[in-house]
Amino acid sequence: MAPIEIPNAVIDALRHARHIAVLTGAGVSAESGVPTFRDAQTGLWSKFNPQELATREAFARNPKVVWEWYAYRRARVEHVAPNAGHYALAEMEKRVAQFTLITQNIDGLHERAGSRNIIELHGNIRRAKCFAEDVPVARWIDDGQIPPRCPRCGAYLRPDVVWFGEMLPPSALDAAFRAAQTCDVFFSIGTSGVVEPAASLPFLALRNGAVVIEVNPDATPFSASATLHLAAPSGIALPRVVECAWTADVRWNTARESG
Ligand code: BV8
Repeated sequence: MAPIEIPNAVIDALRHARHIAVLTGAGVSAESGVPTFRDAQTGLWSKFNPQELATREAFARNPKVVWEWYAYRRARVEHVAPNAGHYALAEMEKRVAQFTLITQNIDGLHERAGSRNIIELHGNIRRAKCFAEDVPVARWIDDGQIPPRCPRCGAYLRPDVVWFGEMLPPSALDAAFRAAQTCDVFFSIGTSGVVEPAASLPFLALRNGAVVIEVNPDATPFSASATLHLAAPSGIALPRVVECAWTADVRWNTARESG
């Protein structure tokens, strides 16, 4: 792949930015080996449509299947590592006064790469909560019951993620909208821009006058509006952006795992 060219105006905007906000989707984890949300599901899950499984109705109808789908995805995520794109975002956070990382992903890879100011719009697959009380549980006992039961009330546990048709955590959504409305530069990385309300954030940033950079090998409904569309994988594009804007002399150590 030819070296990615970043226009000087964009490099200047990055270097002078007080606040950089970033929205990531499943594409940022693709190079870690985590299939994107709309990639064809593999194996026994290939017959299921993720959009139908990731709903309260599906869980109520078949809690065991939905719990096992998340258990399969959770196990897969435990065995992957952040990629150079995750690490580049953690590096970018050190280079600017204010940095907000808004993620639709539930895999926890940004935190493992060292990012700090993270807004998890859609929850986290590594946490569970009570299906009846809607209250998170710190841990659960794998006593063979699938799904496991809430230690407080005995109802089913469910993944602590936001399903289709469910409201996003209000504080997370407010913080994400505030960041899009006040940042100087906004990145939209590895998202197909289909799922609302996250898909509105890049447009909000544009309306606020921010420079908006999209990183996605494919075009999306936002691409034509972006200030700059880097048609490349985030694991290649993001280190290049950080290198051009801040660290021409740094060598990337992707083996670094924080925490
Ligand atoms: C809500 C957690 C109020 C679970 C997820 C109109 C009609 C009907 C419904 C709606 C509507 N408008 C809004 C809605 C409701 C719905 C929605 O948006 N539906 C869509 C499908 C139309 N939204 C909701 O229900 C939200 N709640 O709005 O509440 C409400 C309630 C009811 C009715 C109206 C309003 C809740 C949404 C949250 C759903 N939960 N995840 C789980 O994961 O199991 S969303 C799920 O999709 C994942 O979080 C995923 O991140 C997210 C978005 O997908 P992407 O991240 O973009 O992933 P995708 O695979 O699509 O794309 C990957 C991209 O990466 C591609 O473009 C690819 O080219 C690119 N890529 C690939 N490799 C790379 C790469 N990019 C860079 N580098 C690479 N190497």
